[in-house]
Amino acid sequence: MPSLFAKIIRGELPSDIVYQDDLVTAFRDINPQAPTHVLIVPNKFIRTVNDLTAEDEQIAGRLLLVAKKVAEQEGIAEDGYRIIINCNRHGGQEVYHLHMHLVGGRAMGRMLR
Ligand code: DGP
Repeated sequence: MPSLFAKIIRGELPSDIVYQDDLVTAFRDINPQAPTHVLIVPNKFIRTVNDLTAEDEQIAGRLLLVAKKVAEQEGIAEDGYRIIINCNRHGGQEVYHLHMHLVGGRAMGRMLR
């Protein structure tokens, strides 16, 4: 059973894709928490950060480099932004396909409330 995000990556579900390469896909969050809210997702199915292995080092690095690239594309790089990865229940993860949130376009305030 492919994950929700796997279907988005393959174009089987509609989404607003802002960047895609051989390793990762970035698309706008359906429920944005800030003027820019993009999810950056490995094309390979990896459930959570806990499931990353040494083999995934290139993917893990690419997620961060694509966050930087999308921030520039969105015009928020200079003012700044926040990158978040939620893991499992205490992290508040809802979709079990590893993803990085890139949020910005306004001052994000303190990290934790
Ligand atoms: P997390 O709590 O870290 O697992 O965040 C999951 C995010 O995924 C949440 O911000 C909403 C977003 N999301 C859920 N379903 C969809 C969808 O079908 N399309 C898009 N674009 N985003 C989705």
